[in-house]
Amino acid sequence: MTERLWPDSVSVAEATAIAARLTDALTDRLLGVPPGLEGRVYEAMRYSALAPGKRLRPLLVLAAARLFGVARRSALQVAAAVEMVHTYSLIHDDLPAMDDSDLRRGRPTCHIEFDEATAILAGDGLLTMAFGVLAHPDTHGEGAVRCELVGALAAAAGPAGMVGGQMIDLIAECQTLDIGAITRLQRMKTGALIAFACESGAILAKAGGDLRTALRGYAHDLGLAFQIADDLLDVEGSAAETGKPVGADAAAGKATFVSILGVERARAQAELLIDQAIAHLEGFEERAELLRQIARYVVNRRT
Ligand code: GRG
Repeated sequence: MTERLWPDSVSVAEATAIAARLTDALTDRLLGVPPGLEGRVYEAMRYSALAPGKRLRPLLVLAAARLFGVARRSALQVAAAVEMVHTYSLIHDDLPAMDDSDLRRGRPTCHIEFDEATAILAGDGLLTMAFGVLAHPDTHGEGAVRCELVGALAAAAGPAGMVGGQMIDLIAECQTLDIGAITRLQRMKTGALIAFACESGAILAKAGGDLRTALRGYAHDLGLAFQIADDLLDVEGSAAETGKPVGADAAAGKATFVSILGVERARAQAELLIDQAIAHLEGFEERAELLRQIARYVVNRRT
């Protein structure tokens, strides 16, 4: 990376704080509120995008980009874009037509703080703006690279990825899925965007071959482990820790990894996936130490 974001010995907590500060500063700049009446939708976008989340996806973008020596400005543009898409998904997921949730990131959800129509528009605004950020020359000097990023994010966020996973999730409220179907649903709903965050560093660096495949393998296992950890927090965590209501899956009668496997086997499965994720990183040697630590953090987190 041209300018180093953190020292090699950085901890996950320190790297997360740096990733959050830098991504939020860029997001703050990108979401400047214009003087017209449309300013309200920018206020709603800012309210959700700058609320205190974990910023896991920006952290993954920056950590993976660092492996390939990608310029800091490029990586930050992608980090901000991914977090915008993630935030849009949370705003829409919380709407009355979906999860009907009133607490997110420790605050009233967007539609409670503003109103339902504004929350829909705020999500739409963040989703579309994310692609504008990727298409901007600040993201990469080469149009072909920007185009690849746009295509990869569209695939991860669209009907073959997150949107499709969310569709299956809604159907799962009235239809019982088996473990294979739940795995597929979660890989689409949560895993695809996490995988894009990891792979974007390789796209920015125009890296192919074994290292890119290895990063994809890491992301694949990490995304599923993240979701199992989320299911565990839904039964074992508290709203004070997670900043969102807990117990929602059980209340909705939804089958999850935890409801099918039980707490102990689900935890063992998450740990196995993390071991596998870490094994994929062997070829990066010490350079991938932060990604290894992130993987361990993902299954042990309480938020
Ligand atoms: C509405 C198209 C559409 C998609 C929604 C991702 C998603 C799909 C909904 C979120 C619902 C949910 C709780 C999923 C479980 C995993 C997950 C993505 C949790 C939230 O991500 P975190 O924990 O959140 O990284 P923060 O707030 O820390 O960024």
